Amino acid sequence: MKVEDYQQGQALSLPDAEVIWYPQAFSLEESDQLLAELLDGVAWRQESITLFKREVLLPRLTAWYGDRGKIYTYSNLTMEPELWTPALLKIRSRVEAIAHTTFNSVLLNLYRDGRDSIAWHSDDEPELGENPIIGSVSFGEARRFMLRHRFQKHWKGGDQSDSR
Ligand SMILES: O=C(O)CCC(=O)C(=O)O
Repeated sequence: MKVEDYQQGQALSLPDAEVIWYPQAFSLEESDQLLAELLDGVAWRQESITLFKREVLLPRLTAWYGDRGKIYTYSNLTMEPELWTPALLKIRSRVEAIAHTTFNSVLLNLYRDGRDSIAWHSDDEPELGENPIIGSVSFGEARRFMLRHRFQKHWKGGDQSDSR
């Protein structure tokens, strides 16, 4: 794949945010290959949280990979990183080339079907730092990826339906 192709980004018009969508970041062949490697090779976990004294399974599988010692805590779950796999290193280097920055860890989320999801959240955990740059990559079925302003709650947007 040529650099000019995967670096074609579209800035989304969102107040107080800088979001750039790269629909060609990975070719279809690369996406299919990487998805197969991730489905097979990632140590997927079924996490649960306690809500009103009841244990509730999160409606997705997750995994945390990264540099040694890069612990991540969200929803009272503390995750020790697994070390980078070849597939994840390939994804990371593509995203770093596009974003002109470096990444030290990744949260992997497996939405098994249309019933799996994640609730509105802010990705504002302290270990991510102030105004973190987040590279978000999707493989597999097309899906909705929705963004909304934290304080102007009536405002929603950034709904993209391309899976790559
Ligand atoms: O599923 C996604 O792509 C985003 C999930 C997310 O932001 C998170 O788990 O913190």
